[in-house]
Amino acid sequence: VTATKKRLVVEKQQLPLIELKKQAESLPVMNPNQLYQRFLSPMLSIIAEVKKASPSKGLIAEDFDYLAIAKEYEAAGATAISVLTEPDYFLGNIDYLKTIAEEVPTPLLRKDFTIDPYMIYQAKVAGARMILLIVAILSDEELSAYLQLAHSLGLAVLVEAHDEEEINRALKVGAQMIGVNNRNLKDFTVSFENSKKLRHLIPEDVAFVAESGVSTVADIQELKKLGVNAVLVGEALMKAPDKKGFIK
Ligand code: IGP
Repeated sequence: VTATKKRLVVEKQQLPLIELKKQAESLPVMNPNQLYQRFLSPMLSIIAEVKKASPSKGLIAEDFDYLAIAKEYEAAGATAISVLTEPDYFLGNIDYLKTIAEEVPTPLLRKDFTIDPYMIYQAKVAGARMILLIVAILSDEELSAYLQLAHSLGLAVLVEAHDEEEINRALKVGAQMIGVNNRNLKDFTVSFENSKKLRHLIPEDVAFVAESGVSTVADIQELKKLGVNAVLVGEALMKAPDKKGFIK
């Protein structure tokens, strides 16, 4: 969050909020409900992630052809594509998202530590259809305001929660899509126990996304059995030679 705050100071100097806002508000607004509904369909959805590196795994992709990877995800039938735009820990870039949006019609999720409205307008201008809000780093007021801002711009929101209390906070502000991270962010261990334990807390009209730690097709089947609506897969898909075999 500290790194993100620093980054924002520079970005706001380069393009002031009023200018960015003007750009964002001149774009057509799509109804985020269509996207939410797609995730609630009986079919398991896959959110495929474009990710160059991570704090837990280091460099994931040596030659990182993000556009080619996004096109493969699209061809393989991903419901959405998550693009890491966080530069300091994940070596991401908002320009990756912009480039992919110009060429790939699949809805894009801007994956970043959203801590300021500026980042939501940026996501919209870059061509994202979804943003991520992480409950653990936001107050109730911020969570609610950012969710509403995203919806007013036609962006859907994936709200990430780690435990029962965070899920309740997400539901209270009106989250329609909640992600539970299978990776413990304190020690990076992976377990589907959290998805299993928390699944029942999410009502039927809210999409449940199991995030992280999927390494095999069998893992996807296991999560499907738990009744999740979607699975968010990064590293394993980045490394899979046969992305179609993984997603279908
Ligand atoms: C993907 P994995 O283990 O499949 O590569 O994980 C995704 O869930 C992970 O990148 C992620 C993430 C986040 C990254 C989940 N929540 C929040 C940055 C910020």
